Amino acid sequence: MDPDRQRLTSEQGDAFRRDGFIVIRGLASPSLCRDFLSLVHDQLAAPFNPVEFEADLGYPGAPADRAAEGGATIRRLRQAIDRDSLFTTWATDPPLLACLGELLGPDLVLSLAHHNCIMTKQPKFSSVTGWHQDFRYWSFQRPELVSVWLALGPERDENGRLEFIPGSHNLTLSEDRFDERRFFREDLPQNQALIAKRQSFDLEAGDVVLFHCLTLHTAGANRTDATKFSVVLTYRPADNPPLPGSRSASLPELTMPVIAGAPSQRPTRPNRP
Ligand SMILES: O=C(O)CCC(=O)C(=O)O
Repeated sequence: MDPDRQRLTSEQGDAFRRDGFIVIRGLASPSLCRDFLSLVHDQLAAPFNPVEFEADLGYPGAPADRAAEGGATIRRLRQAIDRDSLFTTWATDPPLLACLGELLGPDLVLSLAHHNCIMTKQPKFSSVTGWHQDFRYWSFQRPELVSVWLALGPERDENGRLEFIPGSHNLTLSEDRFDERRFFREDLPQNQALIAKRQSFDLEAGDVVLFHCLTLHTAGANRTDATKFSVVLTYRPADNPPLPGSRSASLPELTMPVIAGAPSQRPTRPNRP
């Protein structure tokens, strides 16, 4: 990031358009991350709804059901924006919005129906999330949304960090390359060739990953004895509304302040067939 302009450099913008993700180091301050961690620890110790349990998803490594050992392991504290004003402080952080404005234009809307959560990876009972595109269950006019993944602590291979397939957001991938839950099939040689291009990187508290809603990504289980916490939000340009009646339209959204200086013209990607 350019510290004087508080927005992405042109190289970072190009990298995002080419790869479908970028890492911005230290975008969130250490004090914000500390405040988040203290809040999240409190809320995990006395959780209130809505939450999502590992057992609900049945991903590899998850407890079989909520009655099984580890069945009460929480995966996501949902509706983060309603949990504390700290989340709105982060969601409207001017440097963050300036970065997003470079990718999505000056008029941004925060979806409250997708992500909007604290993602936890807890020891022993956390699961593997297979390769997928977030857009698989989302319904908007166009696949043009960007998610913001804020690490609140170290994210490593051993505690289930993210991995991405660069350029996958620009590919047209036929339905038969996905399974019935719309995970990218790892048994197909043509998919394996793509998966071989996987990229991952360690994150530290305050680092942010911006990724496109079509970028294939995965994350492993947490094999350490410390919980990993991340805050995840998703933004869209104002002219890409959710489809009426869909789950994406099921909750109100938050309109962000207009971002001065953000490009109003941005490269478009053809809609998927
Ligand atoms: O931390 C993980 O398991 C990955 C989560 C993820 O990719 C998602 O929820 O879309």
